[in-house]
Amino acid sequence: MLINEINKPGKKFGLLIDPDKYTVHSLLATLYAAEENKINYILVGGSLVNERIDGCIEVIKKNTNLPVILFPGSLLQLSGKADAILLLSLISGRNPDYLIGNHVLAAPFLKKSGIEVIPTAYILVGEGNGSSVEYISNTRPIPADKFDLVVATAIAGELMGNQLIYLESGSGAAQSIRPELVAEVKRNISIPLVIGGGIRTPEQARAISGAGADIIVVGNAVEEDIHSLESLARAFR
Ligand code: 1GP
Repeated sequence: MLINEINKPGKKFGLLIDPDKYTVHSLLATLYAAEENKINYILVGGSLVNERIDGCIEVIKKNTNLPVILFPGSLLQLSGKADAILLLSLISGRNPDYLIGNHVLAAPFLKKSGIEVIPTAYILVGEGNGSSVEYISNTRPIPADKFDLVVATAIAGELMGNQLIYLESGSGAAQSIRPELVAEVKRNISIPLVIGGGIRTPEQARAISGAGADIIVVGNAVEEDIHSLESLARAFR
C-alpha cells in the first residue's frame, strides 16, 4: 500500500502532470527527469482536463516505475490505471458536492477498480484572488493570515479520519503556502502534511521543507522549465 510508504519518515516530492499541458515528447522528457531525480510520486490531474487521463497514465506507466496517484479535478479524471487516488474532501469550503456529492458518484467506480484510495483533507488557502480550484469548486479559500482557522480545519480533517492533510494555494499561485503556516499546522497534526501551489524556487521548497512539510507537489514550475526539477527536489530534501 502506498499510504504505508507515505507514512514512513522522509521528505517526498510529488510531480503534478496536467495531461493537457504536455505533449508525448515533453512528457517522456519529464518522466526521464523524474526518474533521474528520484521523484517519489507522479500525480495526475488538473482543473480542466481535455485529454483522456487513461492515455496519459498508460504512457507514464510504460516509461517509469514511479507510482501514479490521481489528483482529480473532477469526476472526468477517474481512472483504474493509476496506483492510487487522493479522495479529496475540500474541507475549507462549504460546497456539498466537494464534501460528499462527488464521492458518492465516484464510489462504485473506485470500489470496482480496486485502486488504493487515500482519503485526503484538502484545504484551500489564499487571498481569494481567483485560483482555478476556487472558481471551479465554487468555494472560498481560508484567508492566508487566518492561521487559527487553517489549523482548526486541519485538525478537523485528521479527526474525521483523513490520512493526509493537503494545504493548497492553487496551481500557479503567486504566493505559495507560507512556511510559518506550514509549521503551525504541522505542530497540530500527526498525519503527513502535503503542500502545493505556486512553489517555483529552491528557496521556497527549502523553507517549506524546513517548516515541516512531508510532501510537496509541484506542477507549473516543471512544466515551464524541466531543469527546475533537480534544484527543487534537492532543496526540498
Ligand atoms: C498542486 O496545485 C498545485 O497542489 C500545483 O501547483 O502548478 O503552481 O506547482 P503549481
